[in-house]
Amino acid sequence: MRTTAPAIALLGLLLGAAQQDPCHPQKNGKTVTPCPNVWYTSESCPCSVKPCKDCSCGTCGGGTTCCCIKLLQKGTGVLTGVVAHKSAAKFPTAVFIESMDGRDFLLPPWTVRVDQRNKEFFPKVAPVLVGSTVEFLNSDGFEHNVNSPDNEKFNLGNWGLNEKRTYSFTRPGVYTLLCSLHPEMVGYVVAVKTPYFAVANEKGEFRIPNVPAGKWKIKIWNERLKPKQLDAVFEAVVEEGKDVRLEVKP
Ligand SMILES: [Cu+2]
Repeated sequence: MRTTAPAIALLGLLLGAAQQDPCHPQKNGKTVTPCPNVWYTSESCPCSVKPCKDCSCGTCGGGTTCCCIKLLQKGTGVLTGVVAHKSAAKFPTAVFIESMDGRDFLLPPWTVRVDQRNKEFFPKVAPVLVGSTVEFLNSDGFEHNVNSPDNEKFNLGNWGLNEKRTYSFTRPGVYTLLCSLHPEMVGYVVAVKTPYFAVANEKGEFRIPNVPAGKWKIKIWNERLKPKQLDAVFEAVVEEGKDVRLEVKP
């Protein structure tokens, strides 16, 4: 895959700091606490891991994702803000830069995982970079299924406790995740053309670090927003080394 200088720099940082899944570094075969001075974005961190100090990178089901990038890459800034819509309190809202023409991005070096536990998809909303392979894990003591009626549609079949199956999301768009065995289960994968995304917390706050400086178009998605609100585009001007705050009012 072709890539950009910032993406290479980020990969270099990741590889330099930890030659493995950055959220679960290992030493002598044991998982150790990630370096407190280097935080990473990852939607794949388990909710059982406590969030880093100052971390406000999003929610993961009922908990909080454990990591966010603290180190700012050269030529980038931080996009923060709030989704000012009442639906954000109840429905996890994905916030993302829709596209960056002419740029390709490296896939993250960690596994993006969506868990099925207590008959819920976890996280309920999982934004991923287009091309990412998502690992669907079953953490319940009974079978689950994963299928999606959206876009190209897929059905991964049924599987049991601690087993996993994967699916690669090669097109941008929102995929509803369903389980044919438990009609009440619903989750979403939002496949985005850039790696600059977050899931807002219940206050609607989001934080997207290491966004290249520039003028970008932001979109949001949650299951309750209407088509017109989902089509709304919000512009953000990101400056190097700065935090930009955006109020997203769909
Ligand atoms: Cu199920």
